Formats: sequence, structure tokens, C-alpha cells
Amino acid sequence: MPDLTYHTAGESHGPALITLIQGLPAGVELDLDFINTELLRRQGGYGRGGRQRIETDSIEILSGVRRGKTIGSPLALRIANKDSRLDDLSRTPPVYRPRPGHADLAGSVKWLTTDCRETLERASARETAARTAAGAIARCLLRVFDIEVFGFVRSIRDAHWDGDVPADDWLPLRDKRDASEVYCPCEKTSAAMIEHIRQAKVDKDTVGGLVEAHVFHLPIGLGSSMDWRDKLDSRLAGAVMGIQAFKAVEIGLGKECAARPGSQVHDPIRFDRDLTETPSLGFTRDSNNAGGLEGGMTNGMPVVVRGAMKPISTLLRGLPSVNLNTKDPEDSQYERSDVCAVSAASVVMENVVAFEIARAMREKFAGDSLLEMYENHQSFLEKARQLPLEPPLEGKELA
Ligand code: EPS
Repeated sequence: MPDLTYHTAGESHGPALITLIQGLPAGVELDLDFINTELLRRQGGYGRGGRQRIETDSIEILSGVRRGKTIGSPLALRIANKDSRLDDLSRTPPVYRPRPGHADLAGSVKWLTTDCRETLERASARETAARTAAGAIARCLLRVFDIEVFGFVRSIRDAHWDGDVPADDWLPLRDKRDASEVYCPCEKTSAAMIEHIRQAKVDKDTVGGLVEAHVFHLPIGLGSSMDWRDKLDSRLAGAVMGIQAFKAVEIGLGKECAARPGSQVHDPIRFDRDLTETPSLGFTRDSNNAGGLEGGMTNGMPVVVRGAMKPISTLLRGLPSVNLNTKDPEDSQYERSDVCAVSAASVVMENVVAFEIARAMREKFAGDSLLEMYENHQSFLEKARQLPLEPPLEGKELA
């Protein structure tokens, strides 16, 4: 079974971020403009700090690609850090006063140091550029199967957009999102979100929010119910919780399920013969409370994942803390940071979700080349459309 995986390396102020992807089939055409546009979007969003004015993130491919297409070998890429100064003690001094909410305290104790910088350089959300690149590359593969991912900001503090994302008409929402400084598809809610961020800046505070990703045109049966490790919802949750500063993940209706009776949670199943040629094979639902996943497998409805990002833990005004060398009470140290990075997080989530979907597609359809994978996909859909493949066994003599 080909396992599509990736690793990242790199510190926030080291020379570069590195992504290593393994398990891509040969023949995937990389759309560099698309990948770099995702990196640019990740750098944006109202409320970002000074770092983004220094960097212009773009990928340099080091291996795995020939003439613009993957060749089946490990794909390595590099994103340069223009603000590279990790060893310059005057510009990148030690940090002795840990920030509540950041990795500083736990990491310093874990790695037996009082200099939080040893931890924070890697814990920094700068690393999400490397993950965004991995996801954007995975999307070049997903595109061949018409699978698309749409991520946006659902809320910042109490400014919440409660609009729907219709599976058959979501593209206008993407345009609206792209016109919003905070990546929310509603102008009015965007204005309220911006006001929260502006006020937080005045108060030397920070704000968090909810981000959401929808995945369209998925075949039924990605993931598996056979082992908890293979459940796609479990893997998506892990990928999303792995994003810096995320504190909760929901699929579909999420925690709201717990407050409703079954009749108001589970999505009634229907069949529409006119839709048999679509990836849902004709199965439709009145609602999508399950968020496209039942038993850890895709069910033909869009996959809907929501993540909660806490406010950035670097506050300009500091928070009560302790000097790790003296153990005396002192406020936490300020490191250049963002007032709000929820918009950026929506891009990161969109892309890490895409990577997990691509991974599940590789598992189900395998193939060393894209052509083989594509044919496996087509042949599966064809067989699934023909169900039942054998006459039912009921009433038959089993000789
Ligand atoms: C980030 C780069 C960082 C931070 C931010 C995200 O750059 P610097 O530390 O040089 O200002 O702005 O990091 C964090 C939010 C964090 O928690 O460390 C980026 O490129 O996204």
C-alpha cells in the first residue's frame, strides 16, 4: 500500500524550511503558481505581524520532479527564510521568560535548558509554510480527480458567519473569501472580525477564532472502519490538531451532536437516479451533519472539518510568568508576532486537510503512476455503480 507522507524541517529564523514528501505517483503536474499563491495567502490576513513584510515565501524544488511532473521519487522542497539569524545572539537573544500558552515552558524543561528559544524556533507557526506547501502539492494530485478543497474563516471571537456552503454553488463564496481581508466569505462579518483584531491591537492583546474546510467531489469509501488508525476522521483530526495553536477539531455538526436526539443528527439517505454518474453514485442526503464521514469513511457528501485556534500566546503587554533562571515573577517576554493569525490558519487547515485526503486516495487507488491510479479510481466507480455485482445470497442454496 503506498503511503503518502511528508515531513518538515526548519526553524523560524534558520536558513530555510524544508518539506519532504514521499509516496506521490509519477506523472503529477505541479502547478507552481497555485502552490506559491497558497503560500502567499498563508502570509496574509488582517492582523499579521512584521515578519510577513520581510518574507516572500515560494518553493524551490530540490528533487522528485522532472520537467514539471513528479517522477515517483521523494519530493524535497525548500522555502527560504529571508529573516535568517538564528546564530546571531544580538538579534536573536535567549528567551528566559516563557509565554503562557506557548511551547516555551514545557519545551525548556523537556530539553533541559532555560533558553526558551531552543524550543520556540521550531514550535513557531512559521513551520506551517512547509505544511501548506505539502498540502498544495497534494492538491495538484487531487485536482486530477476533480476533488477541491475550500477553507475559510468562520469566526473571530464572537464575530461569526452562520451562512451555508452549498456543495453545488460554493465558487462564489471563494471569490467573496478572496475579497475579504480576513478570508471570511461575508463582508459584514469580515468587518466585525477586523474590528475585533483592531481593538486587540490597541489593547496589546490577541484573538483567535474558528476555521473551516469543505472538501468536494469525494468518492465514497475513503478511509476505513476496520482499524481506528485508518479512520479518516481520526486522521483529519490529528492533522488539524497538529497545526500550531489549535485547541479543538469538529467534523460536521461536531459537539452539537451531543445535545440532539438521533432523529435530528443522522442524515436521511435517498437515491437520485440522475446523479449516478457523480462521485456520490446517486446517494443523496437531506443534511450533512455527519460532515461527509460515517464509520471513518467518506459517504459521498462533502467532508466538513472545523478547527478552533486559540489567540496567539505572544502578547505585546506580556502575561504573568517566571524568569526560568531566577524563578522570580516577571512578565512573559515579547517576541515579534501576530495579533491574529486565524486567516493564515484557514489556509494551513485547508492544505493539511487536502494532504490527508490525498493520502486516503493513494491508499484506496494506489498505482505507481498517476495513470494507473486514475484507472483504478475509474474502475472502482464503475463497479460501485453496478452494485449489486452478484445476485443476492438470500434464499440461495450454498452448496
Ligand atoms: C510566522 C512567523 C513568525 C511569527 C508567527 C508566524 O515570525 P517571527 O517570529 O519571526 O515574527 O510571526 O509565529 C507564531 C504565531 C508563533 O506562534 O510562533 C509565520 O510565518 O506564519
